[in-house]
Amino acid sequence: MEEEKYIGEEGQDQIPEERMEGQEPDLFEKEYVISDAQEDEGPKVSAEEPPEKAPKKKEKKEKKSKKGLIIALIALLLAGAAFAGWYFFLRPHILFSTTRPTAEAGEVFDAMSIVDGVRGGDITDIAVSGPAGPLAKGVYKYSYRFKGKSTEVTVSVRDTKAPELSLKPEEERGPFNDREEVDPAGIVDVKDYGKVTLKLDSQGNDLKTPGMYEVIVNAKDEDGNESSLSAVIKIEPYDTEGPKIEGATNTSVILWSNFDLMAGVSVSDDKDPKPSLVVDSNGFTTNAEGSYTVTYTARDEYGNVTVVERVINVYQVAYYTPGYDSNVYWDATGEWGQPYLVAVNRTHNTVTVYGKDGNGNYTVPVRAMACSTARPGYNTPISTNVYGGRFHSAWRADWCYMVDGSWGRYAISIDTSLAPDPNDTWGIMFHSVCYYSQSIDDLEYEEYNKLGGTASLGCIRMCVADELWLYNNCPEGFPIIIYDDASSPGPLGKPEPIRIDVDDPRRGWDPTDPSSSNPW
Ligand SMILES: [Ca+2]
Ligand SMILES: [Ca+2]
Repeated sequence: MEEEKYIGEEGQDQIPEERMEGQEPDLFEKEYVISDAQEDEGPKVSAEEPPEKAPKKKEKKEKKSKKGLIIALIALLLAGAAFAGWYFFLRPHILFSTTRPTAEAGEVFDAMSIVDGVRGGDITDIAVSGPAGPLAKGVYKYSYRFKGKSTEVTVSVRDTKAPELSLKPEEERGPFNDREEVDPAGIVDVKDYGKVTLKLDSQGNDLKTPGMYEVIVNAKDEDGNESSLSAVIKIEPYDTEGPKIEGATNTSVILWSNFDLMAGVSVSDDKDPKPSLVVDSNGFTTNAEGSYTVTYTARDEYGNVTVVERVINVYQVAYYTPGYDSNVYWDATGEWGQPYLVAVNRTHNTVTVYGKDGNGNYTVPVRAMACSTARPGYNTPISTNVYGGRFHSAWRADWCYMVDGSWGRYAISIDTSLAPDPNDTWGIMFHSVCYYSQSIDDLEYEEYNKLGGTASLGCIRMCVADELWLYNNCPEGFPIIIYDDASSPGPLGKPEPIRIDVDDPRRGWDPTDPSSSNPW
């Protein structure tokens, strides 16, 4: 009881606050009070007015308030109707076909499409603001301004359209094979606002067997919109290409030499990482001269076969000895497209050119020339110790700048890359005796007078006429033998080199130079 709070003065009727705050107290409760003192004597009612009189008063009051209420209600209704009339028919406003429009994702929302008309003005008076262009999924607000008042409309943009499927042209479909899963994206082109999942319905076909099959592509977008399209697809064998055999080219092999038919031959395949390769030697042997046809057969795991035939010519080397007492000899076998072999005898500083005999071998000496090979301390590499015993010529130049600052004419480089000593693999050349400058009247005449003896840093020098002969008669790649033979300069001997009188004013000219300006 202590906690219960009362308002009003002491001694007055105290009414609990909660009751005062509540609704009008109940009439009966207010008017009938139960006295504590009379409680013992049993319930006794002390009334100011007779109890039966009270309801009558209440009825009267109720009737009065009901009447007022009805009048107020009618007034309210009339006011409401008037307001509604104004609101709906007289007030300037926009008439929308819907106030909860929706739009398709990825498309442009035409804001005026939901405007049915206007009251109190012209439809062109509406100014709309809101996002333009294709809309992504989501909710967007558009504001319609008309007669100074703005109305906002919320547009819900959703993806409700099923993916649009179109069949790819037949030549662009796939390709599909009997090994790999068929990708439905290779069958149809898809158009949709969002991400589309494609699934292939094989229609019960076994797509692991080559053939033509009718299938169905089912498409579903992220919002569950579905579509499908049937298509005919072609399943091809996974691998139709045979392996590739490389290195099995036609070749010539010297009699009695060792020759491995698989050396340098390789096989590869587009699909099979390990295709097989077998060789049928067809009786090939290096023990007998002749032309052999060897067959290489490669097979991939899908059964594709490639066959390569290789012609191997086993031949007897046409050995050649440059002099009666010579203890050197070389393979004189002719090379295709090369009419001459050029042999350099270092010991005698003599160059001999050989033409071909009736068998096509270089056994016919046609020209001998005096030269200068490397002076002591330098080296002109010999070829007779390299595989095959030959070098070959490479690039050439009318003038070539030398390491010592001089100029050589009609330079023909020699490919010595096969020389066993790495010191011998740098470039040496055939070239003229050098000139002090790039001028044909500026000859190093003292060097010229060394022709027939050693002089160079490794190159092979000759007079201009001889260099020019090589230049004009030996095509690029001509074979070159560099050898030592003290017993003989060569089958044609050694020509006597020309000497220049160092006091002669013409000394700057090579006497063999065919130039019309040559004073010799
Ligand atoms: Ca869609
Ligand atoms: Ca293959």
